[in-house]
Amino acid sequence: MKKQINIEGMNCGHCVKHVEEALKEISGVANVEVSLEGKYATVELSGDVEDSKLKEAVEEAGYDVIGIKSI
Ligand SMILES: [Cu+2]
Repeated sequence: MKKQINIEGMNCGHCVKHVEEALKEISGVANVEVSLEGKYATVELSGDVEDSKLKEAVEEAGYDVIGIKSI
C-alpha cells in the first residue's frame, strides 16, 4: 500500500532528508520518497500504519501535514 502525504514547509534538501528520516523511523514504513517541488512524501507501507502516526512524525520534524491519501 502506498500513501501520499502533502506537506507544507519544506524548502531545501535538508528538509527533505529530515522528513525522510522521520518517516523511515516508523515501523511499517518500508520506503519513503520525498518531492520538494511537489511538496509531498510518498510512503510505501509493509503493514498497517495509522495516518495519525504519519502526520505526527512529520509534524514532530517541524513541518505541516495538509493531507494524506492512498495512491
Ligand atoms: Cu530546509
